[in-house]
Amino acid sequence: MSQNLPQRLGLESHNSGVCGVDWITSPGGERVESVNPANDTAMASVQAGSAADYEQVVTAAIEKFTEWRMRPAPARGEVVRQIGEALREKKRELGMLVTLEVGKIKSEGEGEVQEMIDMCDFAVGLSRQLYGLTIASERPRHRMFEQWHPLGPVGIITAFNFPVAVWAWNAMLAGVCGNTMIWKPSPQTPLTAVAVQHIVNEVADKHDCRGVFNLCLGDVELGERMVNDPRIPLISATGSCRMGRRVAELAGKRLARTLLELGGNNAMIVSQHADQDLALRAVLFAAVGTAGQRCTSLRRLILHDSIHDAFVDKLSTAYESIPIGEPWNDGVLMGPLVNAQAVDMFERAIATIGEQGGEVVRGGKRIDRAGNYVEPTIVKATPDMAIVHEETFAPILYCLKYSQLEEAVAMHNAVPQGLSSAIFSQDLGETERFLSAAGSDCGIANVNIGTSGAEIGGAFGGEKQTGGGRESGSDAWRAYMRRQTCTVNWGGELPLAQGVKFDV
Ligand code: UN1
Repeated sequence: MSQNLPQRLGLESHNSGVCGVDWITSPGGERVESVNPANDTAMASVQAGSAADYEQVVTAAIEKFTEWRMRPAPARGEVVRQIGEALREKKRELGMLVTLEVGKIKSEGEGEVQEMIDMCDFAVGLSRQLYGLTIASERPRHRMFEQWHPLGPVGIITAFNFPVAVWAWNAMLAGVCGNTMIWKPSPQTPLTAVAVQHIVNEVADKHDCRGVFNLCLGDVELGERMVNDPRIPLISATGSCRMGRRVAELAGKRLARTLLELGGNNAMIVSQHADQDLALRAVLFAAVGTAGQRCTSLRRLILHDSIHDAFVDKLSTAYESIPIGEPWNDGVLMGPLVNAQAVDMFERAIATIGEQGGEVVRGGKRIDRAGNYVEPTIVKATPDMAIVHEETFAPILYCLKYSQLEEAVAMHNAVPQGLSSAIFSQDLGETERFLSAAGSDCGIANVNIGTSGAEIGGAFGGEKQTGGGRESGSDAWRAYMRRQTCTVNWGGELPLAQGVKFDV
């Protein structure tokens, strides 16, 4: 790390990873090393929380909730606005920290901080727009309406690949909605979480809102403790389907709410009517960007058989010219995978592809250099291969062939996940077919745009095993509030609904 980066972000060589009203100076959990995946060097360490530390943080969140929920929502929005300002000031440094801890290229690291800032701006506006409906009552001199109230302390579990943006999706909405929260970041990215907490604390100090945004780094056991905790009405979790299933199971046992954003196995259909140059560029960003480690990354490319071979050839040539290297260097477009296990997973997937009859057209190997680098990989596959139906969090792209659009859509939808999807075509009939009820079954469906890189203004999330949750834009805020239907009788009679008579 450059010399003034840790200082600008309030980081030490060893940090606490637990903060309620104050930082807990020596938390009792494990010491977690933050390792740069581009060269496997340890940058700093962060101490995780124990059960007792978690208890302190939850207590802070519960106590603060009673005050925070009664602050006018626009006043809560003002706090979020200032968090956005503070993030603007530290955008470069925090972006660089994301690059150093996750291995994203510089532009994507900064893009992630921009996503946080956008989310702050959105939430500020929302803080004056938490609208309820007015409903026509069937009874005379009655008024019926809906209002939305804060829920309580929200548990936020985030993944390594968007270590700060996904926190902001949740935290900014939860905050303006009047909730306090406890963030359990990925143990893979503890340092970015600590840096964000410092930024938030500075703003919190000016507005008497310590205890609203809390942090508790911890292991799986600590995560389960939070999911099982009856004092936490909502658990928002981002990660693998496996993790989500566990969260849903535990939270379901206590009938708590969950907001799940899980795996994706995203596909793009490129028809014979597509602008192929545009499609090619979109494939490159969606499949190779972030080294294939977005939940929106492109994993399946469904090509019309008349263009299949030529398109795969062009793609293969383009893959060869992708600058791979240290993600902080200008011009680099692909950095490392996040750690050695991710490289193992990649290699295991390549072996399975071979066993199942897939043909690696390009890539397929780990790169022989320090750090966790692999080659971006193109595979000629068939839809019956089991591995094509799984999400491998690595830059592996399966190319599949179709002849009729119906067949392409069926192939597209034939996976358990349902996050993001895309079609490239200039034919209106085709694109509308893809967007119709009989088209893509995903939460996100794009036309002439790749599968990744969604704006925050839309609701983000997916169907089927992706978990059904929606985060960030549109009306995703409703997940963080409880709805109350209110009926007020302002007359002197007591008429009953449905015409029921009950005269004593
Ligand atoms: C994720 O990978 O978990 O749409 C989130 C995108 C980003 C968010 C990805 N805005 O690719």
